[in-house]
Amino acid sequence: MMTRVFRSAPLPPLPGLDPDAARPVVMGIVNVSDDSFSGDSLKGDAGRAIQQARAQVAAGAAMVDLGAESTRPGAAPVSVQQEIDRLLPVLEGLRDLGKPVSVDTRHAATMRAVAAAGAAILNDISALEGEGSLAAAAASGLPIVLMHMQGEPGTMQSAPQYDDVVAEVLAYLESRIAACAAAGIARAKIILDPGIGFGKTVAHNLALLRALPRFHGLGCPLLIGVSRKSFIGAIAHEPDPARRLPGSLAVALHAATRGAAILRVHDVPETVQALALWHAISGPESGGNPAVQKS
Ligand code: 7PJ
Repeated sequence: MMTRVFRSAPLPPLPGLDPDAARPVVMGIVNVSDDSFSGDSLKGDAGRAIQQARAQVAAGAAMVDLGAESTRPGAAPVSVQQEIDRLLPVLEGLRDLGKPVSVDTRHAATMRAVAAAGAAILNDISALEGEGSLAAAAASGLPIVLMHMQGEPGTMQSAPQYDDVVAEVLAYLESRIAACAAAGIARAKIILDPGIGFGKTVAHNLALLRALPRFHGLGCPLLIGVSRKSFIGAIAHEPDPARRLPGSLAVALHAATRGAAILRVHDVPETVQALALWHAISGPESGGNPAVQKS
């Protein structure tokens, strides 16, 4: 077998993030939608989200990702104003977090509002394809996560189709890097994500995960989100997402070994522990794994 080097491009400079830190870092998922807490006040939701973000950072998350729009098929639609109203109190409450707060949004107006309120990263599952998003992201000056998705969240899992999923996702991300360049967003600000589970069958997800090293050729750090996703349930015969931690850790370590820079996860302490052991064995001290070499 050919020797492959799994080296990630450097992350953009971010507050509280050691640029020399061994990779990957953990991004804790904080859900600010009220789907699971219907009937609770917004104030209560914001307080819980703030608490959860702080607990994740205390457990070793290098950053958190706030999302207010559920992208699950069948989820109740959220207006842009509702999205902003849910995010802003949480961002305000996290001003002193000391770690970057990313915001998961597809909307230009939300991008502008959260950038003004202290967000440090814009995470867009539609790779800035929304109306006005390229301009809003460029004006923010913030690092951007560009994710690949086939179709729309409501219907994307009905019949995903590719001739060559890896080639198509690579070409799509390259085209979005070019769109960013045209809008004045430098490649050094961009983080890429193949969008595991977003318009992909189990086989498509596995093909992308096997091909992660090829994505380093695009010259940007990689963010990988697999935590509790349905392909893990399908393979492990586990219908309950809350019981998919073992599978999520297995895939997280696979991505770590292939040079992922950021792992987006629900289970922060567990993922941090798994990475600590992986790193102790195969990190720079071992003289070994280029995936965790300092950049
Ligand atoms: C992802 C995301 C992901 C990025 C969600 C879930 C669905 N953003 N937002 N990558 N997933 N960049 O967490 O299962 O994989 S929401």
